[in-house]
Amino acid sequence: MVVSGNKEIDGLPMTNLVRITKDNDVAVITIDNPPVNALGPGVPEGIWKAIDETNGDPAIKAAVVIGSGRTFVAGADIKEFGKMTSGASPRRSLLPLLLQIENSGKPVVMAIHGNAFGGGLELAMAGHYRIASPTAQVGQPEVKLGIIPGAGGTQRLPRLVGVAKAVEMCAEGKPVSALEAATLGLIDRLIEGDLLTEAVAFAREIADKPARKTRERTENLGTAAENAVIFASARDVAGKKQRGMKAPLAAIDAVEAATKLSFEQGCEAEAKLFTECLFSDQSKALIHVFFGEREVAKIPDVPKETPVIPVNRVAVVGSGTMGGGIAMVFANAGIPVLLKDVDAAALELGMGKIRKNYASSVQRGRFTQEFVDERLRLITPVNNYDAFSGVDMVVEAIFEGMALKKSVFAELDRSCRQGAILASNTSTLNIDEIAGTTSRPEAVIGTHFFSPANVMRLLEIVRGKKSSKEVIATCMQLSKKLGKIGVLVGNCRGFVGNRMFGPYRREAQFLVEEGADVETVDQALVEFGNAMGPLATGDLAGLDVGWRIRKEYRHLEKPGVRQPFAEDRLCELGRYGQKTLKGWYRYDENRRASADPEVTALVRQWSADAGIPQRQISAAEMVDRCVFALVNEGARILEEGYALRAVDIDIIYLNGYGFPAYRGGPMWYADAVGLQKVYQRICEFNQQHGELWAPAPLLQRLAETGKTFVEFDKEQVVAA
Ligand code: 3H9
Repeated sequence: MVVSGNKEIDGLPMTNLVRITKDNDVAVITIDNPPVNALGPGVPEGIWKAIDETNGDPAIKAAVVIGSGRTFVAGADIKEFGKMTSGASPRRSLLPLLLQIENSGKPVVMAIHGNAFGGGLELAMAGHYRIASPTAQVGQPEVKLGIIPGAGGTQRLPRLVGVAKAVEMCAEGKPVSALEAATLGLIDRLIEGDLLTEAVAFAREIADKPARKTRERTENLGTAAENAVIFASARDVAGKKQRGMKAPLAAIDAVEAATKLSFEQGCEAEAKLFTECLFSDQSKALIHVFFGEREVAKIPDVPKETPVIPVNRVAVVGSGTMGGGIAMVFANAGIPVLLKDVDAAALELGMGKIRKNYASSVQRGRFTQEFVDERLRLITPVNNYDAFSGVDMVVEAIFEGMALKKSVFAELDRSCRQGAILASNTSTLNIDEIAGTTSRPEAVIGTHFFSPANVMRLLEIVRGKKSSKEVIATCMQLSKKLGKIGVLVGNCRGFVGNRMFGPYRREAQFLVEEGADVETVDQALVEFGNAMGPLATGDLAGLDVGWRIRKEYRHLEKPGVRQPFAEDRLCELGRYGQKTLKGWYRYDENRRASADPEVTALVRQWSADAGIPQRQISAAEMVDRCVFALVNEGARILEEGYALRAVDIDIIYLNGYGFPAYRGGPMWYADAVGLQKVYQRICEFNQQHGELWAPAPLLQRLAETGKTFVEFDKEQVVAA
């Protein structure tokens, strides 16, 4: 029976987003708003109406609320946030609904499978009981969108799970498993069998018992002294782990209000903080990131229906740092891996590193010993290609040299079955040239993992001229299975991420050559929000890596155009960075960095010899020079078609280069600053520093026509 269809409540059109059916004396209220039952327009109204019906029907004793399809409720509809003006907010429909559920004369049981996230958990907490499938997850992930729970979550959660856990869940945004939620008192019963059948039985069981309203519970709210310690420590953790983000601190304030004020006053405090966060630049940026992470999976000419190649067994060639890390990525996803290297000694070294990595994960509590033992069993070291005929995909991760790569791919062509994917982890070399050494260039693709491969989320998938759609679709899908975010990029030097990183780090060097201190440049970018400064990043990666590449490509540099020299000279002195305990910084045996006056003196001398005037440089200029260098190169890449959309570049930078998520990525940041301003600044740099700063034509066009990168992306979608 559908009783809440196609009517209007308070002028809002209703659809069949919520159904109510009866199982004898229990009402079953089913939310059916695919794909994730978000609480978009019509859903709260539908639930309201169904609860009303339940209370008005004397034959009904209790109600069950359940989600249709793959999940309970994934929260408020995030798409709606962008459309809001300061007056409107989803709170207006949600808060009264939650009170109505809590005040229901008949107990309401929330039956959770999949996820109860954000507004979904807030809805669940307004019920009198919560039961869940063991695989369900619950959480308040709003901070990841730059907001806080806004429908009483910060007030009801501490009443159920206690203050410490509520602060952690609201400020960090990490979900908890149903199992943990049950031990916390957030879930009343775990259901192994059919959720709906069991929920109806449970509803019958509790129908005549007195039901408690969550908002009236105070026993878990702690004492002022206990809470003071919890909040101080939470603020400290947020300041370190979520540096620069406003929402975590607002979430802590809101939970603190729950411990100090009545429920109603606490909700008012939450509302104020929620609204401040919702209309902040950080929230806009983080919502862009949320949709961007999903957008990058969409490739205009590789439709969703494209067949994919099952990847059940893989091989990795090269057991060095990258190869070993990549083998771990596959093993962690439960995929058996052959790890190939030249001889037993190299393999033992590689496997030793893998074992050490896993041991430290066990030590840090990330994995159990049992999990690690299982993963290690999935990695088989081999010193020849004999078993390669049985794998579905190979990832080559050997030393970065074209001749060597070509010989490996020729061998792979001989050893692997037709249909297997042949991928290269190259970060700089031409995929088409590599593919050309095989008889099947359609099977060849780049899979550029970032170091450490088992940690970093980004996977640049490099499309060769002949890479087939099946191979592309498989790699995109596989990235998700591997816990990575795959972004498709074109085959140009450095692909997208490293191509942009070049000008970014070039500017950091120029700044030092013009008189800035190494640590001041890094500090400016860290204050901007980057995980690390550009010079410290160089030391971590090894300065010699870029030096070797620059030497190889020196013949391509235009004579008379200024090039940075300091890093190359440091390398000539054997200062390769952390690995030699000397680079831009000096390092102690625990690799703790300190400023090195020797470097300052050397660079000052080299700059004087080169006649580079020395000056005071502001932190703002340091940020503009480095970040706008990213933007300018990003605009070129976009126009040349090596990135599909500006948002793809943003996602690459957030997941591979430590760019702060709350700034949305370099291209979003440029939009936020205003492309006209960015363009003007780049023109100034062009005048001051010459041709390396020639503005990208696309940036100029967008600035002159008053457009943004977001609008550029929308036009691309329409054109496709
Ligand atoms: C909130 O609740 C605030 C409250 O305090 C109330 C305040 C008053 N809205 O991720 P997937 C779309 S804030 C709209 O690929 P999965 C998503 O864009 C919210 N759309 O699937 C995608 O669309 P498309 C707090 C949403 O299985 C499709 O659904 N909640 C929403 O890998 C499939 O998504 C959250 O932050 C939404 N809430 O993962 C949870 N959620 O196919 C956000 C998803 O067109 N969601 N979509 O690209 C998630 O974490 C994941 O989507 C989830 C499923 C784990 C649920």
